[in-house]
Amino acid sequence: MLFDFLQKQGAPQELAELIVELGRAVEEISGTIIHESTGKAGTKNSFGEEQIAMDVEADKIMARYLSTNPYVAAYCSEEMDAIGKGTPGGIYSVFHDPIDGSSLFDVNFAVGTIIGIYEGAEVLGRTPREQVAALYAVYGPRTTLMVSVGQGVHEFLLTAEGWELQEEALEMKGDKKYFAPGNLRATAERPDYLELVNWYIKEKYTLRYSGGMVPDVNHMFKKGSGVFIYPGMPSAPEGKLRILYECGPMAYLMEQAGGASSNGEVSILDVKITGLTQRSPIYLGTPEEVKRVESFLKQ
Ligand code: P6P
Repeated sequence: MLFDFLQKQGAPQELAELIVELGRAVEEISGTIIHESTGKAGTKNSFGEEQIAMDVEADKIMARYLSTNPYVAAYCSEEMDAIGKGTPGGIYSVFHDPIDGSSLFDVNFAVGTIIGIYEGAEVLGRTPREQVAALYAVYGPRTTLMVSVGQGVHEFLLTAEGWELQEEALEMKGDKKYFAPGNLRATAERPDYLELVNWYIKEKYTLRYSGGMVPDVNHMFKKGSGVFIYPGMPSAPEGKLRILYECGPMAYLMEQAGGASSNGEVSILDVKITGLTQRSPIYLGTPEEVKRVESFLKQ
């Protein structure tokens, strides 16, 4: 189902096969999550963030699939210190966050895996607009996959028979008032952000923020409406979320669904990639909602 669908979308055979393999990795992670301990791994990632056992386990699963895939030239994750060598002559580079939201794992909130795919082995100096595909998995009551190969965004459900198409061509065309205000602590340093949050409250917006980017953005795709904000602040001007592993893939999917992305000035897709650990403020949502954030957040 997934392979045939991607081929009908015009994806090259090698890309369709790679995404099917990534679907198998997600399936394995989904099965591991149920039984994996919620304990800490006793290690830190390249961002100095404490890793939980599931971070390390999911990263190992992804590395096992990526390091042996004939189409993968290079790969890297939020948990790795350097780019991993894939297959010489491979076509694609894959960047991923194996478990996004791992700090929510022990409280049994939904978490996810985020993946961005580029052609070529080098990514520095390029932009996330050059991705050829992006996908994320949501590990919630159900495991779902949101995927785009440049022809819109489509949702698959993991069933006993494999990945089944759940919803085709999701679009950010709604006008329901949902907001996901990340990094609320920044309102203490940013009067403009405090003013924006108060505007949402006055306009009776519905709060939908779990602290997990994947379920929070997935909520917007499924409702076709809303806005997700993770701003910077004077003490952390670039915010928290990473260009390669979180912002780039999510912005690609959002814009493929007719939504918008911004770092406060330009589309996330046009931000030049300068490093593996590069972070960015990020606003995602309907074009109207993203424009509103840009108009309020001037700093
Ligand atoms: P905060 C999870 O740790 C994450 O990387 C994203 O999934 C999420 O949007 C953000 O950080 C939450 O950050 O500061 O609210 O804990």
